[in-house]
Amino acid sequence: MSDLINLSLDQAFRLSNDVLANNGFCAAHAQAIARTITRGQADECHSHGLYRLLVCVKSMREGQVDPQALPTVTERSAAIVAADAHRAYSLLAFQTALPLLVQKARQVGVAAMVINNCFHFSALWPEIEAVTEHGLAALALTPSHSWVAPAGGSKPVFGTNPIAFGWPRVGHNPFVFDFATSAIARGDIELHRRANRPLPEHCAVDDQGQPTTDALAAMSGAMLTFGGHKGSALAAMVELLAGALINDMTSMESMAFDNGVGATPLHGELILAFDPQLFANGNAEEGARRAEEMFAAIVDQGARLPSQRRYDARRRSEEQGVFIPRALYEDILKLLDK
Ligand code: NDP
Ligand code: PYC
Repeated sequence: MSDLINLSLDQAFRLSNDVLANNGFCAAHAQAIARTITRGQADECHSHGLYRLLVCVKSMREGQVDPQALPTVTERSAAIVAADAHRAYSLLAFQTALPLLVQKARQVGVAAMVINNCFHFSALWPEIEAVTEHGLAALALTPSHSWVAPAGGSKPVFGTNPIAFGWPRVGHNPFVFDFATSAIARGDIELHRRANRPLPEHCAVDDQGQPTTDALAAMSGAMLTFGGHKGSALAAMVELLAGALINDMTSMESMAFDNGVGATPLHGELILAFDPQLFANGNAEEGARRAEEMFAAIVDQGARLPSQRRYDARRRSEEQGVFIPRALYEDILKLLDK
């Protein structure tokens, strides 16, 4: 018997949607979440694919996440659109506020979407791609739970705090990068624990501050930032811009709110959109040409652009469907029983 289960993208979406609907999520939330989870799996981002159904449902069953609350979108200023998720997951809030973000970026040149009061579990690249589809450049940031120690310390302060950026390209997939500012994402540590695999070196310390490659010891100790003090400063920036600035929780506050439940983090998200035409005074084509020269200088020497692995995986998944561990599939099926 194979240890992997093969699902078409349609089956993966329907499984996700059914699990969420059976657990009380309204149709709008179930579809928004199922779409993003299916996209994560299709792009072989395993830590933010179908595995996330386990965390999504647990967080709802623990009474933390509201599975029905609809977001409220308001225009805060000429350049800021605000979406209050009312303690539901973030994805529907993003989807609802996106048209206004695009409109404002085109009018003002740069616009911000502030999402508040959202439980947040997802990769940021689907949102970045949704903005670049409109010909805009994009930047997104969000905190999480305080699992990560600052450089030079061993006590958690920061979340895994992803930063994602996208640049639209004519005739190509957008240039997108999306990474945690921790050396490894928390979701990846959980997948290492499920597979009983050691972590890479230099990702975490145990609760005595000693280096560890044991996933459980890392989870009760502290994760480390990537790039030492540089990742640490970026993680702090995410706390400030996507926490303090937007009047929402930092990762330490999100962890305190969680109070040991182990649910998805509750906080905010900041998404910025830039209109190349307004920034280049109507000559975005010239900027696009320079960008393409730079991309060519990267790939012409055999290096790859970020997201190339994802785009290749997406093409494969469209043809062959996705493959997930049998144990994960069985755990997901159990979620269909209430
Ligand atoms: P990875 O380290 O897997 O990848 C980081 C980025 O670097 C990707 O854009 C990746 O592209 C690119 N990349 C990797 N290798 C190369 C290479 N050799 N050359 C060029 N580019 C490369 O990401 P993380 O594990 O740090 O994060 C995974 C996901 O977790 C992200 O999507 C993030 O948003 C999500 N996350 C979400 C959190 C939340 O609070 N919501 C918290 C933390 C993480 P490619 O994908 O093509 O390999
Ligand atoms: O993988 O670090 C992570 C993460 C945190 C919240 C959602 N994903």
